[in-house]
Amino acid sequence: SVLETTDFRKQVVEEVLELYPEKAKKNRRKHITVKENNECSSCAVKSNAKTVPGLMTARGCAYAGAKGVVWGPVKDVTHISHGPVGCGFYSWANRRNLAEGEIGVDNFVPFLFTTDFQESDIIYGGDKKLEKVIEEVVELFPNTKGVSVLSECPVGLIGDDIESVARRMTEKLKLPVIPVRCEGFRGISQSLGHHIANDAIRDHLIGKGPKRDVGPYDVGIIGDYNIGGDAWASKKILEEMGLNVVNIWTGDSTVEMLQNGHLVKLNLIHCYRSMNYMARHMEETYGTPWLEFNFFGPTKIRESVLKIAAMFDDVIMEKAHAVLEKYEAEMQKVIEIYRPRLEGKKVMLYVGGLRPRHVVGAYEDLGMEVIGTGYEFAHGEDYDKTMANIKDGTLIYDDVTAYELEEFVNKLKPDLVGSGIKEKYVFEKMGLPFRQMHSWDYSGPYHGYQGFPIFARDMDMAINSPTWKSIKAPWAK
Ligand code: ICS
Repeated sequence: SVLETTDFRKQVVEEVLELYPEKAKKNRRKHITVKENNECSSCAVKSNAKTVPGLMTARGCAYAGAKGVVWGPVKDVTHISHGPVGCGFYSWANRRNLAEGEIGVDNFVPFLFTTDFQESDIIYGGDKKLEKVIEEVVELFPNTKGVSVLSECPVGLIGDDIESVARRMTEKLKLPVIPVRCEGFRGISQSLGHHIANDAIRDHLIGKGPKRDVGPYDVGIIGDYNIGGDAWASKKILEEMGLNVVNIWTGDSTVEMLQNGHLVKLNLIHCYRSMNYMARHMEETYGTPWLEFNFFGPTKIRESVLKIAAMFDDVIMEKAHAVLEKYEAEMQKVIEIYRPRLEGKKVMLYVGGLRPRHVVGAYEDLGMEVIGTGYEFAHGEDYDKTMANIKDGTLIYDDVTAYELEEFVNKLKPDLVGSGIKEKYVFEKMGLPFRQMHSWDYSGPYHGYQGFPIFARDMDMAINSPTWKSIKAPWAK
C-alpha cells in the first residue's frame, strides 16, 4: 500500500543519512522528503541553498548557467569565454543545442572563443586582451550580430572592468557587445547564471531591435534550448495549430529574436526555472502575457495544446483539435508497441531545474512509474509545481549527493535511472539501465509529437536490452 511504501522510503532516508556527522545530517534531512498527501503540507523541501562543503554535488556554476545554458545557443553571436581556457574548453559543444545555418557565417554555435588568460593577465588585468580578442573575432567573423563576454571566476576576483570595455567596443564596432558578469563563484549553482544572463538580455537587447508589427497569432517560445532538436519539434505543433512562432529563447535563436521577445501576443514558457524572470519582465514592462506549457508525452501535449488554444480564437481552437486528432492514432500506436514492454517499470530521476517534473507524464504515458525525483538547482516554486505531477510515496531529493543517490537507488531498486553523464557510468556498472536526461544520450528530440516515439524507443532500448542479462557488476561476481 501507499502507506507502507511511504514508511519504507522514509526509513530508507534515515538509513542513508545515518552515515553523516550530526550537522550534515540535520542539513541534508531538510532537502529530502517523501510525498505524503495531496495537499502536501508536510513535504516542503529545502532548496536553492549552499551545498555542504565536502559532499559531492552534481551542480554547475553561474558561468555554466549563463554561457552553457542561456547564451551559448544564440547562434549569430560570437560568445567569448573570458578567462583561463579550461571553462570554455569544458563547456564546448557538449550540450547538444542544435542550430541551423552556415557555420562561421550566421551560426557560431560550434565554435569556442576564449581570451585564454595567462599569469600576466591575472597580474596586470585582462581588459586590453579582451578588447583585442573582440576586435579579432569581429574581423574574422564580420557577420557576427553581437559579441557576448562571459566572465570566468578570475575576471571578478581581479576586478577587471569588462563593462567599460564592452561600452567602448559597442561604440567602435557598432555592434552590441554584451558583458555578462557570470563568474562561476557567484551564487550556489547554475541558477544564478540563468538570472545574470537574463538580466544581460534585458539590459542590452530587449526592446532595442528593429520595430515590427505584432500579428494576431504571433507567439514566442521561452526556455527551449533545442536540445537534440526539441525546439523544432515544439515549433511544429504550434505552427500546425495556426500560430506563428516568431521567437525562440534561446535554442537556434538570433539576436533579433532576443531584441523582439516582447513583440508577441503570447509568450509560451517551457523551462520555467531558467527564464521565468524574462517572462515576468516582458509582462511587467511591455504587457506581454505568458503561459507555461509542457510538450513531453501525449497527455501533457494535449493539455498544453488546449490551454494555449484557449488564449486565442475559435480558428485556433478548431485547428488545435485537428492537431490532436491528427496525431492521436500515431501516439496510440507508439503506446501499443512500447507500453507492454515498459508497463510497471520504475524510474528514478535526477536532473537540473525543470525535467524532473516535466517528463513524469511521458513516463506515465508508457505505463511507467516515477518513484523518485529531484533537482540540482530548483527553487521552492519548482518543488511546489512538482507535487502536482507526482504520486504519493514518491521520494524527493534536492541537490542529492553522489553517495545519497547511489544508496537510494540501491535500496529502492528502480528499473531505470535517468540523470546525467556524471551518474551514467556509476549506475551502468552496477548493472542498471540508464538514460541521460540532459543530453538525451545523444538522441532526441524528446519534445512534441516527433519526440515521444523516440523517447519511448530509447527507454525500451535501455531497459530491455539483452546486454543486462550478460553482464554483472565486477563486485557481484
Ligand atoms: Fe531548463 Mo542540463 Fe534545460 Fe533544465 Fe536548465 Fe540544465 Fe538542460 Fe537540465 C536544463 S535550461 S542543461 S530544461 S536544457 S540548466 S538538461 S533547467 S540541467 S533540467
